[in-house]
Amino acid sequence: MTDPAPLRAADLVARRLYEAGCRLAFGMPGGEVLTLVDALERAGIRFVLAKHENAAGFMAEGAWHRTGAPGILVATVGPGAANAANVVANAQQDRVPLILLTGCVDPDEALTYTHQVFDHRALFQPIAKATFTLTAAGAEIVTDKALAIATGDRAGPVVIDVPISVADAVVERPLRSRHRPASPVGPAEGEALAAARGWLAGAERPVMLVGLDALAHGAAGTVQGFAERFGVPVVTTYKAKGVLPEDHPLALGGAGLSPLADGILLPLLARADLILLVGYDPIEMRVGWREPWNPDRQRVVEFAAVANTHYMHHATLGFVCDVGRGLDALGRGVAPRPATWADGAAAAAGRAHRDAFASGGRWGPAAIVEAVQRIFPPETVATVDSGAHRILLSQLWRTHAPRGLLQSSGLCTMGCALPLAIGAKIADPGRPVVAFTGDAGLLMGLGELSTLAELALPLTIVVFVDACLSLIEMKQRQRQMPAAGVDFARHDFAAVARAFGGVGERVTDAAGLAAALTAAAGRTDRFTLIAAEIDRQAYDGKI
Ligand SMILES: Cc1ncc(C[n+]2csc(CCOP(=O)(O)OP(=O)(O)O)c2C)c(N)n1
Repeated sequence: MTDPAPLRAADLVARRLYEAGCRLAFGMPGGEVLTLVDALERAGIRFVLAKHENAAGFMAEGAWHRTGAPGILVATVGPGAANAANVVANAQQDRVPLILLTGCVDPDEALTYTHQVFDHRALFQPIAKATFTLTAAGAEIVTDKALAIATGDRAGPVVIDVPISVADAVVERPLRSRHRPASPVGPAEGEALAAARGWLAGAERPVMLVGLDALAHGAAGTVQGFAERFGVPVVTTYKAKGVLPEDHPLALGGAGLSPLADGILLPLLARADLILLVGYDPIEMRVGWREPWNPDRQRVVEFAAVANTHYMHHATLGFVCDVGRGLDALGRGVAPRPATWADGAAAAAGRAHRDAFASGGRWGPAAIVEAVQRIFPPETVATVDSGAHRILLSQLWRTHAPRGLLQSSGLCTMGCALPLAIGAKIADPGRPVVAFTGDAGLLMGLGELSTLAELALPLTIVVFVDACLSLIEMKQRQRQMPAAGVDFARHDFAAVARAFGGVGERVTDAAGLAAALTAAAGRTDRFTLIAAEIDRQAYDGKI
């Protein structure tokens, strides 16, 4: 019998990631991460080649949403690490547990060698939850700590910089470690909770505002049960859409970036006599959501994963706890009260919100979103890029389950929809996936069409083609500025898709779109890109 291969520090990293549930890593290799890539593959973690580190990071996020295992991004020294900066910032703002493994030159080498060398940890320090430099003996502990930090509240990115010689170092006696997550914590019994229960018992116009922490704490079922028991209508942030299925009578829709939606939902919140903030993280919200209620005059009870240091809003009573347990504790001993809002204002707001974004049968971005929703099944995972189309879609798209709509809503970065969709589809191949993107957003990461083709992933991309940075063009016009730097060419994206080996369709009306979508939904061997032509300024008055 031959001796087993000696264990390298990189193997310990990879094994620990495997034990944490990771089966996929995404990235672009360079000479400095070859041992890491080898170790990942040997450990049973498939390395998927993307065409840009930013996209690879979003693929890792897409996979995390479907599997629950932290995302892994691999980037090589220098340019590889620098290319990852945007998706690391996104992981921090969007609360994504992302482990970035970067290769680096050994410290002694870097004393006299400068090519591609800069301080990776200094680059990532302000945008990551933590940064480490791997050591050989501490490989397991560093990886374990990175996992614990990345997945702990609120989740975020952790960088492990791996010197080349450390990755290869043979490890004789690893320092063993095992992170075991602590049990979720509920709010303590006491005066504050008793007061909150009294407020709930007497509330006639309650509203729940549900956000990212509810998603992170898996509180969807609790939210629905609580809402039904106490008749509490639910507004969610964009990322929390689907925590309550959006065809539920108590679902008032999503809020975040749309002035049109704010005009309907903020007045309702102003009239509420009890506002329950359930894992509401205002990192997703626009300025209109700064101090949107008055905790001196309104009763506001907050359950959040971490203490409020953002000061975007304040609550009358705040509990730092597992948000599902918080809601459970609040309802304990309080008599059910399913009928609230006697004047019907909450239901009316829900209807107004629904009608405000509907297409009315006219061709344009709303009609396109409605057609996809009609033709694709409810279990479809949708992803959406940044821009005017996203604001419209996030209001209009009915999300039936948590993580049914993926996007960048903290950082709001362009170029995320396609790679998020790729990651989700690789991790959950049986599920239909549709990526919605603006034309500029697609151009930012066009190279990933090649990744899609290479992986033969049958997902559908819907591109809103208007040859314009519509969201920015609107803002420019609102400030009475002439158009500058917002227009570009109307490209033939269907032809581009075909060049990459996918099916490309250009559509200009509802019938053409329906036919293209129906064919796309049944396709199993390759991707479909539908270039939906819309007018410039098609979003005016619609978001
Ligand atoms: C990486 C990045 N750069 C710039 C922006 C600013 N930005 C937000 S939306 C937008 C326009 C996007 O255009 P497009 O993809 O065509 O979508 P549309 O607004 O037309 O729906 C820009 C430039 C951003 N959010 N992210």
